[in-house]
Amino acid sequence: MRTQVAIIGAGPAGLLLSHLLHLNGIESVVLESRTRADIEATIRAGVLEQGTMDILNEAGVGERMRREGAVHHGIELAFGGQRHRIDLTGLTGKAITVYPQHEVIIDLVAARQAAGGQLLFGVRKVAVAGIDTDRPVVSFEHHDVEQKVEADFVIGCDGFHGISRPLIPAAERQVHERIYPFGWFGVLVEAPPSSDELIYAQHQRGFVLISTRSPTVQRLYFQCDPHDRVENWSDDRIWAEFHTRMENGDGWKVKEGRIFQKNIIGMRSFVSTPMQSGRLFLAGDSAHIVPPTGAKGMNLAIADVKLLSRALETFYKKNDTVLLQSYTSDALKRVWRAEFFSWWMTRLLHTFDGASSFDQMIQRAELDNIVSSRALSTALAENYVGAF
Ligand code: RFL
Ligand code: PHB
Repeated sequence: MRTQVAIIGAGPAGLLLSHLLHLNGIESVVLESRTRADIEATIRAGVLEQGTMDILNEAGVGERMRREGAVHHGIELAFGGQRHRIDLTGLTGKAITVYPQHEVIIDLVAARQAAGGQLLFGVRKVAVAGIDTDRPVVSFEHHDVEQKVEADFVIGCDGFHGISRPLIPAAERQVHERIYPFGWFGVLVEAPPSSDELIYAQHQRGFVLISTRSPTVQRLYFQCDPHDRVENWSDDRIWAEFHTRMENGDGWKVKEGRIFQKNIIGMRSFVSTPMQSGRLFLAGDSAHIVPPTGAKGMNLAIADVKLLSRALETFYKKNDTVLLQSYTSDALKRVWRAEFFSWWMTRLLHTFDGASSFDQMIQRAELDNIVSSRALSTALAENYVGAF
Protein backbone atom coordinates (compact mmCIF):
# COMPACT_ATOMS: atom_id res chain seq x y z
CA MET A 1 0.00 0.00 0.00
CA ARG A 2 1.04 3.56 -0.56
CA THR A 3 -0.52 6.68 0.95
CA GLN A 4 0.45 10.27 1.67
CA VAL A 5 -0.10 10.24 5.45
CA ALA A 6 -0.17 7.13 7.66
CA ILE A 7 -2.02 7.81 10.92
CA ILE A 8 -1.67 5.49 13.92
CA GLY A 9 -4.69 5.57 16.23
CA ALA A 10 -8.37 6.37 15.70
CA GLY A 11 -9.05 8.56 18.71
CA PRO A 12 -10.30 12.11 18.26
CA ALA A 13 -6.83 13.19 17.01
CA GLY A 14 -6.32 10.50 14.36
CA LEU A 15 -9.87 10.51 13.02
CA LEU A 16 -10.16 14.28 12.80
CA LEU A 17 -6.74 14.63 11.18
CA SER A 18 -7.67 12.07 8.55
CA HIS A 19 -10.88 13.97 7.86
CA LEU A 20 -9.26 17.42 7.70
CA LEU A 21 -6.62 16.06 5.29
CA HIS A 22 -9.34 14.52 3.12
CA LEU A 23 -11.10 17.90 2.92
CA ASN A 24 -7.82 19.27 1.52
CA GLY A 25 -7.41 16.47 -1.00
CA ILE A 26 -4.70 14.68 1.01
CA GLU A 27 -4.92 10.89 1.29
CA SER A 28 -4.39 9.01 4.53
CA VAL A 29 -4.72 5.57 6.06
CA VAL A 30 -5.77 5.24 9.73
CA LEU A 31 -4.60 2.15 11.66
CA GLU A 32 -6.45 1.38 14.89
CA SER A 33 -5.71 -1.54 17.19
CA ARG A 34 -9.18 -1.74 18.76
CA THR A 35 -12.51 -2.57 17.15
CA ARG A 36 -14.93 0.03 15.92
CA ALA A 37 -17.49 -1.04 18.55
CA ASP A 38 -14.87 -0.63 21.25
CA ILE A 39 -13.73 2.89 20.30
CA GLU A 40 -17.34 3.99 19.86
CA ALA A 41 -18.26 2.83 23.38
CA THR A 42 -15.28 4.00 25.47
CA ILE A 43 -16.46 6.68 27.89
CA ARG A 44 -13.96 9.51 28.32
CA ALA A 45 -14.19 13.26 27.97
CA GLY A 46 -17.28 15.40 27.96
CA VAL A 47 -16.45 19.08 27.52
CA LEU A 48 -15.81 20.78 24.18
CA GLU A 49 -14.39 24.29 24.01
CA GLN A 50 -15.96 26.74 21.59
CA GLY A 51 -12.86 26.51 19.36
CA THR A 52 -13.20 22.72 19.23
CA MET A 53 -16.83 23.05 18.21
CA ASP A 54 -15.84 25.56 15.53
CA ILE A 55 -13.28 23.12 14.10
CA LEU A 56 -15.80 20.24 14.09
CA ASN A 57 -18.45 22.47 12.50
CA GLU A 58 -16.06 23.73 9.81
CA ALA A 59 -15.09 20.13 9.06
CA GLY A 60 -18.77 19.30 8.48
CA VAL A 61 -19.03 16.85 11.38
CA GLY A 62 -20.89 19.09 13.85
CA GLU A 63 -24.50 18.47 12.91
CA ARG A 64 -25.37 15.99 15.69
CA MET A 65 -23.20 17.87 18.20
CA ARG A 66 -25.23 21.05 17.52
CA ARG A 67 -28.47 19.10 17.88
CA GLU A 68 -27.67 16.88 20.87
CA GLY A 69 -24.85 18.67 22.70
CA ALA A 70 -25.79 20.83 25.68
CA VAL A 71 -24.39 24.36 25.62
CA HIS A 72 -23.36 25.52 29.10
CA HIS A 73 -22.81 29.18 29.93
CA GLY A 74 -21.43 28.71 33.41
CA ILE A 75 -19.90 26.30 35.92
CA GLU A 76 -20.13 26.24 39.68
CA LEU A 77 -17.39 26.07 42.27
CA ALA A 78 -18.53 24.56 45.57
CA PHE A 79 -16.60 24.90 48.82
CA GLY A 80 -17.21 25.72 52.45
CA GLY A 81 -20.85 24.64 52.17
CA GLN A 82 -21.66 27.15 49.41
CA ARG A 83 -21.87 27.13 45.62
CA HIS A 84 -20.57 30.01 43.50
CA ARG A 85 -21.36 30.42 39.81
CA ILE A 86 -18.64 31.34 37.34
CA ASP A 87 -20.48 33.05 34.50
CA LEU A 88 -18.37 31.76 31.60
CA THR A 89 -20.31 33.59 28.91
CA GLY A 90 -20.77 36.82 30.85
CA LEU A 91 -17.03 36.93 31.54
CA THR A 92 -15.67 35.75 28.18
CA GLY A 93 -18.47 35.89 25.59
CA LYS A 94 -17.93 32.16 25.03
CA ALA A 95 -19.54 28.91 26.13
CA ILE A 96 -18.69 25.23 26.29
CA THR A 97 -20.65 22.26 24.99
CA VAL A 98 -21.13 19.01 26.85
CA TYR A 99 -21.03 16.34 24.16
CA PRO A 100 -19.34 13.04 24.97
CA GLN A 101 -16.07 12.10 23.30
CA HIS A 102 -17.43 8.76 22.09
CA GLU A 103 -20.19 10.62 20.23
CA VAL A 104 -17.49 12.74 18.53
CA ILE A 105 -15.79 9.44 17.60
CA ILE A 106 -19.07 8.01 16.20
CA ASP A 107 -19.56 11.14 14.07
CA LEU A 108 -15.96 11.12 12.79
CA VAL A 109 -15.96 7.39 11.93
CA ALA A 110 -19.24 7.88 10.03
CA ALA A 111 -17.78 10.84 8.13
CA ARG A 112 -14.60 8.94 7.21
CA GLN A 113 -16.55 5.95 6.03
CA ALA A 114 -19.03 8.06 4.04
CA ALA A 115 -16.06 9.65 2.26
CA GLY A 116 -14.55 6.23 1.49
CA GLY A 117 -11.65 6.85 3.89
CA GLN A 118 -9.26 4.01 4.68
CA LEU A 119 -9.82 3.17 8.31
CA LEU A 120 -8.55 -0.22 9.47
CA PHE A 121 -9.72 -1.57 12.84
CA GLY A 122 -8.21 -4.41 14.82
CA VAL A 123 -4.70 -3.98 13.41
CA ARG A 124 -1.87 -5.63 15.36
CA LYS A 125 1.89 -5.36 15.64
CA VAL A 126 2.13 -1.84 14.24
CA ALA A 127 5.78 -0.91 13.65
CA VAL A 128 7.40 2.04 11.92
CA ALA A 129 10.68 2.22 10.01
CA GLY A 130 12.52 5.04 8.26
CA ILE A 131 11.17 8.16 9.95
CA ASP A 132 14.53 9.77 9.13
CA THR A 133 13.96 9.16 5.39
CA ASP A 134 11.30 10.74 3.15
CA ARG A 135 9.58 7.35 2.66
CA PRO A 136 8.77 5.94 6.10
CA VAL A 137 7.02 2.57 6.17
CA VAL A 138 4.43 1.33 8.65
CA SER A 139 4.04 -2.44 8.93
CA PHE A 140 1.15 -4.18 10.70
CA GLU A 141 -1.05 -7.24 10.76
CA HIS A 142 -4.69 -7.02 9.70
CA HIS A 143 -6.92 -10.11 9.75
CA ASP A 144 -3.73 -12.13 10.33
CA VAL A 145 -2.19 -10.86 7.08
CA GLU A 146 1.07 -8.90 7.28
CA GLN A 147 0.89 -5.61 5.43
CA LYS A 148 2.99 -2.53 4.82
CA VAL A 149 2.01 1.02 4.01
CA GLU A 150 4.58 3.39 2.58
CA ALA A 151 3.85 7.06 3.31
CA ASP A 152 5.32 10.56 3.10
CA PHE A 153 4.56 11.14 6.79
CA VAL A 154 3.65 9.07 9.85
CA ILE A 155 1.47 10.70 12.49
CA GLY A 156 1.35 9.16 15.97
CA CYS A 157 -2.17 9.71 17.32
CA ASP A 158 -2.00 6.54 19.41
CA GLY A 159 -2.51 7.98 22.87
CA PHE A 160 -0.32 7.86 25.94
CA HIS A 161 0.45 4.10 25.74
CA GLY A 162 1.05 4.00 21.98
CA ILE A 163 4.18 3.01 20.09
CA SER A 164 4.86 6.38 18.43
CA ARG A 165 6.41 8.50 21.16
CA PRO A 166 9.27 6.03 21.81
CA LEU A 167 10.17 6.21 18.10
CA ILE A 168 11.63 9.64 18.75
CA PRO A 169 15.26 8.91 19.63
CA ALA A 170 15.78 9.04 23.39
CA ALA A 171 18.67 11.45 22.96
CA GLU A 172 16.29 13.98 21.35
CA ARG A 173 13.46 13.55 23.85
CA GLN A 174 12.75 15.44 27.03
CA VAL A 175 9.91 14.55 29.38
CA HIS A 176 8.25 16.87 31.90
CA GLU A 177 5.96 15.00 34.26
CA ARG A 178 3.98 15.09 37.49
CA ILE A 179 2.00 12.14 38.85
CA TYR A 180 -0.67 13.08 41.39
CA PRO A 181 -1.16 11.08 44.59
CA PHE A 182 -4.91 10.65 43.93
CA GLY A 183 -7.28 9.48 41.23
CA TRP A 184 -10.90 9.97 40.22
CA PHE A 185 -13.58 7.38 40.84
CA GLY A 186 -16.00 7.87 37.93
CA VAL A 187 -19.56 6.58 37.72
CA LEU A 188 -22.22 6.67 35.04
CA VAL A 189 -25.70 6.91 36.48
CA GLU A 190 -29.19 6.61 35.05
CA ALA A 191 -30.73 9.71 36.58
CA PRO A 192 -31.84 13.20 35.63
CA PRO A 193 -29.22 15.96 36.07
CA SER A 194 -28.59 17.07 39.65
CA SER A 195 -27.62 20.52 38.41
CA ASP A 196 -28.03 22.58 35.21
CA GLU A 197 -24.29 23.26 35.17
CA LEU A 198 -21.14 21.32 36.03
CA ILE A 199 -20.15 21.57 39.69
CA TYR A 200 -16.49 21.41 40.74
CA ALA A 201 -16.46 20.87 44.50
CA GLN A 202 -13.69 21.10 47.06
CA HIS A 203 -14.29 19.23 50.33
CA GLN A 204 -12.02 18.01 53.12
CA ARG A 205 -12.84 14.40 52.14
CA GLY A 206 -11.80 15.21 48.57
CA PHE A 207 -12.86 16.69 45.24
CA VAL A 208 -16.18 15.97 43.50
CA LEU A 209 -17.24 16.74 39.93
CA ILE A 210 -20.91 16.65 38.98
CA SER A 211 -21.09 16.41 35.19
CA THR A 212 -23.66 15.15 32.75
CA ARG A 213 -23.98 13.14 29.57
CA SER A 214 -27.64 13.55 28.60
CA PRO A 215 -31.01 14.32 30.22
CA THR A 216 -31.09 10.71 31.45
CA VAL A 217 -27.40 9.84 32.08
CA GLN A 218 -25.10 11.62 34.53
CA ARG A 219 -21.32 11.47 34.93
CA LEU A 220 -20.07 11.92 38.48
CA TYR A 221 -16.56 11.68 39.89
CA PHE A 222 -15.05 11.78 43.36
CA GLN A 223 -11.40 11.95 44.39
CA CYS A 224 -10.07 8.59 45.52
CA ASP A 225 -6.89 6.67 46.19
CA PRO A 226 -5.51 5.83 42.71
CA HIS A 227 -4.65 2.32 43.98
CA ASP A 228 -8.15 1.65 45.32
CA ARG A 229 -10.30 -0.94 43.54
CA VAL A 230 -13.73 -0.55 42.03
CA GLU A 231 -14.83 -3.73 43.88
CA ASN A 232 -14.32 -1.95 47.21
CA TRP A 233 -17.09 0.52 46.40
CA SER A 234 -20.68 -0.67 46.71
CA ASP A 235 -23.33 1.62 45.27
CA ASP A 236 -24.42 2.58 48.80
CA ARG A 237 -20.88 3.50 49.78
CA ILE A 238 -20.52 5.63 46.61
CA TRP A 239 -23.76 7.53 47.25
CA ALA A 240 -22.84 8.11 50.88
CA GLU A 241 -19.56 9.69 49.72
CA PHE A 242 -21.31 12.00 47.23
CA HIS A 243 -23.92 13.06 49.81
CA THR A 244 -21.30 13.78 52.46
CA ARG A 245 -19.06 15.78 50.16
CA MET A 246 -21.79 17.68 48.31
CA GLU A 247 -24.65 18.46 50.67
CA ASN A 248 -24.73 21.30 53.14
CA GLY A 249 -28.25 21.22 54.56
CA ASP A 250 -29.79 23.74 52.10
CA GLY A 251 -32.04 21.04 50.64
CA TRP A 252 -30.08 20.47 47.41
CA LYS A 253 -29.22 16.79 46.87
CA VAL A 254 -27.25 14.73 44.38
CA LYS A 255 -29.87 12.71 42.49
CA GLU A 256 -29.35 8.98 42.78
CA GLY A 257 -30.04 6.41 40.07
CA ARG A 258 -28.81 3.07 38.81
CA ILE A 259 -25.00 3.09 38.58
CA PHE A 260 -24.09 1.19 35.40
CA GLN A 261 -20.38 1.87 35.14
CA LYS A 262 -17.58 2.46 37.65
CA ASN A 263 -13.92 3.16 36.94
CA ILE A 264 -10.83 4.64 38.58
CA ILE A 265 -8.74 7.11 36.63
CA GLY A 266 -5.14 7.99 37.42
CA MET A 267 -4.04 11.61 37.20
CA ARG A 268 -0.89 12.93 35.61
CA SER A 269 0.59 15.93 33.88
CA PHE A 270 3.01 14.97 31.12
CA VAL A 271 4.69 16.65 28.16
CA SER A 272 7.21 14.99 25.85
CA THR A 273 9.18 17.22 23.50
CA PRO A 274 9.86 17.52 20.64
CA MET A 275 6.53 16.44 19.15
CA GLN A 276 8.30 15.46 15.91
CA SER A 277 11.37 13.76 14.51
CA GLY A 278 12.09 13.52 10.78
CA ARG A 279 8.86 12.41 9.11
CA LEU A 280 7.14 11.42 12.39
CA PHE A 281 4.78 13.84 14.16
CA LEU A 282 2.87 13.27 17.42
CA ALA A 283 -0.57 14.68 18.23
CA GLY A 284 -2.82 14.50 21.28
CA ASP A 285 -2.26 12.21 24.26
CA SER A 286 0.72 10.53 22.55
CA ALA A 287 2.68 13.70 23.31
CA HIS A 288 0.96 15.20 26.34
CA ILE A 289 -1.45 14.38 29.17
CA VAL A 290 -3.33 16.70 31.51
CA PRO A 291 -5.29 15.76 34.63
CA PRO A 292 -9.00 15.95 33.69
CA THR A 293 -9.82 18.76 36.15
CA GLY A 294 -9.48 21.40 33.42
CA ALA A 295 -11.39 19.40 30.76
CA LYS A 296 -8.61 20.04 28.26
CA GLY A 297 -7.33 16.68 26.91
CA MET A 298 -9.56 16.18 23.90
CA ASN A 299 -9.53 19.90 23.12
CA LEU A 300 -5.73 19.84 22.99
CA ALA A 301 -5.73 16.77 20.75
CA ILE A 302 -8.04 18.57 18.34
CA ALA A 303 -5.99 21.78 18.44
CA ASP A 304 -2.83 19.77 17.60
CA VAL A 305 -4.34 18.17 14.51
CA LYS A 306 -5.71 21.49 13.31
CA LEU A 307 -2.11 22.79 13.29
CA LEU A 308 -0.81 19.61 11.67
CA SER A 309 -3.42 19.56 8.94
CA ARG A 310 -2.54 23.15 8.05
CA ALA A 311 1.17 22.31 8.04
CA LEU A 312 0.65 19.27 5.80
CA GLU A 313 -1.60 21.24 3.48
CA THR A 314 1.10 23.92 3.13
CA PHE A 315 3.63 21.20 2.36
CA TYR A 316 1.51 19.53 -0.33
CA LYS A 317 0.15 22.70 -1.94
CA LYS A 318 3.25 24.91 -1.80
CA ASN A 319 6.06 22.46 -1.20
CA ASP A 320 6.80 24.57 1.87
CA THR A 321 7.95 22.90 5.12
CA VAL A 322 7.93 25.98 7.33
CA LEU A 323 4.80 25.04 9.32
CA LEU A 324 5.95 21.45 9.66
CA GLN A 325 9.24 22.67 11.07
CA SER A 326 7.55 24.95 13.60
CA TYR A 327 4.87 22.37 14.59
CA THR A 328 6.35 21.51 17.99
CA SER A 329 6.84 25.10 19.09
CA ASP A 330 3.45 26.16 17.69
CA ALA A 331 1.62 23.30 19.45
CA LEU A 332 3.49 23.61 22.74
CA LYS A 333 2.32 27.18 23.32
CA ARG A 334 -1.25 25.97 23.79
CA VAL A 335 -0.15 22.72 25.43
CA TRP A 336 1.74 24.48 28.22
CA ARG A 337 -1.09 26.91 28.93
CA ALA A 338 -3.45 23.95 29.26
CA GLU A 339 -0.89 22.10 31.39
CA PHE A 340 -0.73 25.12 33.66
CA PHE A 341 -4.51 25.49 33.92
CA SER A 342 -5.11 21.78 34.50
CA TRP A 343 -2.44 21.62 37.20
CA TRP A 344 -3.80 24.79 38.81
CA MET A 345 -7.42 23.56 38.87
CA THR A 346 -6.21 20.24 40.26
CA ARG A 347 -4.21 21.88 43.02
CA LEU A 348 -7.03 24.31 43.79
CA LEU A 349 -9.75 21.69 44.22
CA HIS A 350 -8.19 18.45 45.52
CA THR A 351 -7.35 17.38 49.03
CA PHE A 352 -3.68 16.58 49.50
CA ASP A 353 -2.66 14.03 52.14
CA GLY A 354 -0.32 15.65 54.58
CA ALA A 355 -1.49 19.20 53.82
CA SER A 356 -0.97 21.35 56.91
CA SER A 357 -3.74 23.51 58.32
CA PHE A 358 -1.87 26.44 56.76
CA ASP A 359 -1.98 24.78 53.33
CA GLN A 360 -5.71 24.15 53.79
CA MET A 361 -6.46 27.74 54.78
CA ILE A 362 -4.45 29.03 51.80
CA GLN A 363 -6.42 26.77 49.46
CA ARG A 364 -9.68 28.14 50.87
CA ALA A 365 -8.39 31.72 50.61
CA GLU A 366 -7.54 31.18 46.95
CA LEU A 367 -11.05 29.86 46.24
CA ASP A 368 -12.55 32.81 48.13
CA ASN A 369 -10.39 35.19 46.14
CA ILE A 370 -11.45 33.67 42.82
CA VAL A 371 -15.18 33.88 43.47
CA SER A 372 -15.00 37.40 44.87
CA SER A 373 -12.74 38.90 42.21
CA ARG A 374 -14.01 39.54 38.69
CA ALA A 375 -10.42 39.53 37.43
CA LEU A 376 -9.64 36.11 38.91
CA SER A 377 -13.02 34.64 37.86
CA THR A 378 -12.37 35.94 34.36
CA ALA A 379 -8.94 34.30 34.27
CA LEU A 380 -10.49 30.97 35.27
CA ALA A 381 -13.31 31.38 32.75
CA GLU A 382 -10.96 32.34 29.89
CA ASN A 383 -8.85 29.27 30.50
CA TYR A 384 -11.87 26.99 30.90
CA VAL A 385 -13.55 28.03 27.65
CA GLY A 386 -10.20 28.23 25.83
CA ALA A 387 -10.63 31.88 24.95
CA PHE A 388 -7.30 32.21 23.13
P1 RFL B 1 -6.88 8.48 22.39
O1 RFL B 1 -8.30 8.91 22.50
O2 RFL B 1 -6.25 7.78 23.51
O3 RFL B 1 -6.79 7.60 21.07
C1 RFL B 1 -5.65 6.83 20.75
C2 RFL B 1 -6.08 5.67 19.89
O4 RFL B 1 -4.92 4.97 19.45
C3 RFL B 1 -5.14 3.58 19.55
N1 RFL B 1 -3.84 2.90 19.66
C4 RFL B 1 -3.25 2.22 18.65
N2 RFL B 1 -3.65 1.96 17.42
C5 RFL B 1 -2.82 1.21 16.64
N3 RFL B 1 -1.64 0.72 17.06
C6 RFL B 1 -1.20 0.98 18.30
N4 RFL B 1 -0.01 0.52 18.71
C7 RFL B 1 -2.03 1.74 19.17
N5 RFL B 1 -1.90 2.17 20.44
C8 RFL B 1 -3.00 2.86 20.72
C9 RFL B 1 -6.02 3.45 20.77
O5 RFL B 1 -6.75 2.23 20.75
C10 RFL B 1 -6.93 4.67 20.67
O6 RFL B 1 -8.11 4.40 19.95
O7 RFL B 1 -5.93 9.73 22.07
P2 RFL B 1 -6.22 11.16 21.35
O8 RFL B 1 -6.86 10.97 20.01
O9 RFL B 1 -4.96 11.90 21.47
O10 RFL B 1 -7.34 11.85 22.23
C11 RFL B 1 -7.08 12.28 23.54
C12 RFL B 1 -8.35 12.22 24.39
O11 RFL B 1 -8.93 10.93 24.26
C13 RFL B 1 -8.09 12.56 25.87
O12 RFL B 1 -7.20 13.63 25.97
C14 RFL B 1 -9.39 12.94 26.61
O13 RFL B 1 -10.24 11.84 26.75
C15 RFL B 1 -9.05 13.50 27.98
N6 RFL B 1 -10.24 13.84 28.78
C16 RFL B 1 -10.95 15.01 28.58
N7 RFL B 1 -10.62 15.85 27.58
C17 RFL B 1 -11.37 16.94 27.34
O14 RFL B 1 -11.05 17.71 26.41
N8 RFL B 1 -12.49 17.28 28.07
C18 RFL B 1 -12.89 16.49 29.09
O15 RFL B 1 -13.92 16.78 29.69
C19 RFL B 1 -12.10 15.33 29.40
N9 RFL B 1 -12.47 14.53 30.39
C20 RFL B 1 -10.66 12.98 29.79
C21 RFL B 1 -11.79 13.35 30.58
C22 RFL B 1 -10.03 11.77 30.01
C23 RFL B 1 -10.50 10.95 31.01
N10 RFL B 1 -9.82 9.75 31.19
C24 RFL B 1 -10.47 8.51 31.05
C25 RFL B 1 -8.39 9.76 31.25
C26 RFL B 1 -12.26 12.55 31.58
C27 RFL B 1 -11.58 11.36 31.81
C28 RFL B 1 -12.12 10.53 32.92
C1 PHB C 1 -16.82 14.69 32.04
O1 PHB C 1 -18.02 15.01 31.85
O2 PHB C 1 -16.42 13.53 31.90
C2 PHB C 1 -15.87 15.72 32.48
C3 PHB C 1 -16.28 17.04 32.53
C4 PHB C 1 -15.38 18.01 32.98
C5 PHB C 1 -14.11 17.64 33.37
C6 PHB C 1 -13.70 16.32 33.29
C7 PHB C 1 -14.59 15.35 32.85
O3 PHB C 1 -13.25 18.58 33.84
